[in-house]
Amino acid sequence: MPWNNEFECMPLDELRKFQLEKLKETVEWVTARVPFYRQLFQKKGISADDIKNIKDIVKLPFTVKNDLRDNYPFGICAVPIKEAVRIHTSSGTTGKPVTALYTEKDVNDWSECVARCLWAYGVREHDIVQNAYGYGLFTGGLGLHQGIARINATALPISTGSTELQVSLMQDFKTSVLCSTPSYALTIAEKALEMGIDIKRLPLRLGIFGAEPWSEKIRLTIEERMGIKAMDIFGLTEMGGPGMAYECRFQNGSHINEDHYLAEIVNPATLEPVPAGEKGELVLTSLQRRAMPLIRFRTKDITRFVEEDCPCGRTFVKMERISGRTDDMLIINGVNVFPSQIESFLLDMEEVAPQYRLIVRKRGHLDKLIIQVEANKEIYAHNRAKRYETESKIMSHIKGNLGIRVDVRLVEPGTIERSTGKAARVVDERPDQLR
Ligand code: DLL
Repeated sequence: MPWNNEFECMPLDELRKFQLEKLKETVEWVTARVPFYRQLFQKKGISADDIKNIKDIVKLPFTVKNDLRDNYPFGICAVPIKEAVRIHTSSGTTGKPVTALYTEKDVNDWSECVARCLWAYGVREHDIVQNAYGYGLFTGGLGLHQGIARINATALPISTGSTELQVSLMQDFKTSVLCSTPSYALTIAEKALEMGIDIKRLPLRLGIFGAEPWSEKIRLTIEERMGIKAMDIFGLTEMGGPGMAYECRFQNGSHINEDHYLAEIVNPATLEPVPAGEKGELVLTSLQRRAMPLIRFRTKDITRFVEEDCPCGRTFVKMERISGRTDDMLIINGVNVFPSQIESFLLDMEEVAPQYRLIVRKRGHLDKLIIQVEANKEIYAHNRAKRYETESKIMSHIKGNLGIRVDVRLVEPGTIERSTGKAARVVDERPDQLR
């Protein structure tokens, strides 16, 4: 049974009616309170009265990250600051951070959304949940924390870092659920091994991972190394934080909390909706947020809707796991390359560990992609010839499949910097790419 049967299993016609009502309310709310949207709607000659059907959302303008930056810090805010009870920001890897504001109701709704996720993963009152997402401005720590409190489980608010302590508390407190980025979960698993502790023998049974792209192969690696079930959680600061979408036990995509978020998938080039079931950019409209509602926010995340009913009974649409971002794509001498394509090959190879870094440099007029990847212990202990053979294997596979020539450097196990939050696997050193 879902956490909130009424909404999570709402008949579709009722759900669409509910969304329509909330969409109109949101458009009215921002028209009255946010000059940025008022002007945008005026320019398009559109108002809440033009929204007669949920599909009319396409008449509304998009919001992009730069709109938030241009209006930094509170320009898109729809309530006086005194009505806001919380401010979070995104990590701001490019320029100014993005601000997210919340009224008390917003925080409450957010906790409800996270509670639905945790419940769907099977977290219950008796669980001890070690929350290794960063607490603070990042939405992960407090976001998950509120959900844990909402379902009355026991929170261990350790935040990120102190990896040795993560392992010892996991052992001492008999943690049953771990929340972290998938890359940090791998770091924790590795540290446990170093400390001579076998996580598989601990009571840990479930991991709640998100905040960065992770492939099915990473999921299997984590599950295997920790002896747990790994579940996906999705969200973004602009929409409040984690808890926008969650897997159920069927793990065939993530249900979107559709009473709170209206999701579309558009072709990022034409901005037209993609045909049913096709991949494109996820666009989100918040339906109930008060402090900072956003209309048709372009997430840059690439996914597709799963076009089938879910046996779990939830009627919320599912999206496939995020396969990358439109701004992830590297252009190497004119060839488009997604880091996930390289990752997927590396993870298939027994000779290397799932720790790698992609470095892009300019050599003369040409781009050069260097793949640094950790050898596994046996390969590294071998003679140079064996390492060379592995490097050549990676090079020729990538040449054959992606059509680009790369440098591959097998490095010593343990030498690539470990992540405690979102992994930074791409270092683009080309002068026009430096951030
Ligand atoms: O990462 C919120 C979050 C915290 C999500 C904890 C899940 C768990 P931002 O820092 O604003 O917010 O980053 C949002 O991270 O647009 C995606 O590109 C990526 N992302 C988040 N969750 C997933 C996921 C938080 N499950 C950006 N799979 C998003 C793939 C994800 N990518």
